[in-house]
Amino acid sequence: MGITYRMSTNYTMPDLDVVHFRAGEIAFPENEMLDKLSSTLQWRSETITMFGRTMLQPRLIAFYADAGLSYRYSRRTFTGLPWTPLLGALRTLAEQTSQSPLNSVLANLYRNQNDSMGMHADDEPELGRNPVIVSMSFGATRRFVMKHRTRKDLPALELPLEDSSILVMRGTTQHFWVHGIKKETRPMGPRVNLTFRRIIEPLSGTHQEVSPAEML
Ligand SMILES: O=C(O)CCC(=O)C(=O)O
Repeated sequence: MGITYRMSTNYTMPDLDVVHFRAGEIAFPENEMLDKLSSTLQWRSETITMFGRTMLQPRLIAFYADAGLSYRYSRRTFTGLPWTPLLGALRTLAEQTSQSPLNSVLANLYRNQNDSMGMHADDEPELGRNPVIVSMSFGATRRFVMKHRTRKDLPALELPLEDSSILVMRGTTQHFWVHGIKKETRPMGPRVNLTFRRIIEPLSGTHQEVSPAEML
């Protein structure tokens, strides 16, 4: 498996530590990743409760992890499914890319341009301080928006996460920045995103989408 760092982009903004490996920079273990992941993972439609309203999340999700690990997400607890061979190979690639041990992956399937994810940070207590998140994208290019929580003088970032790209977020990024995936108006095909994480503490927190209204 070859990794080259030739074209990777480091974004230089306060409190932000992200590296974007563009399509072609990383050799994935198999071809046709979108088809394989979208047809083999155990996707489920989940509800989300925000501001007292419960609705279906505008995407499908699946959670895989080492035995016994759970994750609390949008006020629901997910117990990890056992790794599939393909997800296991991608986990190894994610660990090589980030030089960090990872023990779980949250998968999201955006069926078309109407699916989205509200602004949030991956700052659940079970991920510990300064978590490393390795995000792999396959399929349609979607805009990954990042906004600083308090520095309103800083512009929002819009990173186009294209097919077969990897975004690594680390350091203080999750403390200071929130991120999300916008709905699009242009028709778009499906996209699978995998966010590999390391759960290090017993379960106690929640993944909350903090400003969803304009995103859903
Ligand atoms: O789909 C993406 O790129 C974002 C996924 C994400 O933010 C998450 O799983 O927490």
